[in-house]
Amino acid sequence: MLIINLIGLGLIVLIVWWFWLYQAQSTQVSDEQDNSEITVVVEDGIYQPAHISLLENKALQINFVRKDASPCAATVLFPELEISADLPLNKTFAVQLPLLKKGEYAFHCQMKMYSGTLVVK
Ligand SMILES: [Cu+2]
Repeated sequence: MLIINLIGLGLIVLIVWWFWLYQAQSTQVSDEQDNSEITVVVEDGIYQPAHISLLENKALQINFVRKDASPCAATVLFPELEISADLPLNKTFAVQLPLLKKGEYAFHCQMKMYSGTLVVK
């Protein structure tokens, strides 16, 4: 009985830990001010990193690597930029962003399960 309780407790700790990790990943920020390209992995329901900051009027290429086979992950949209891309599975797909003005620009999959933000400073 004690052992079962301990296993239960262990599972609870694992679940809490997993969610905490998951949250930490979903808010991961990439500061790409000095680079002209960045890799974003599409896996487990999140873009990694999901938040990308860059400087105004600086060209940035985002290399999407989609590891999630579900159709949900297949399309990435940048609505304000009128960019829509179909991501091949387990391959790198480059999306070249136009020069951007200061502000925040969302990017997400068609149903917004995957979502991220570009922050232009
Ligand atoms: Cu989706």
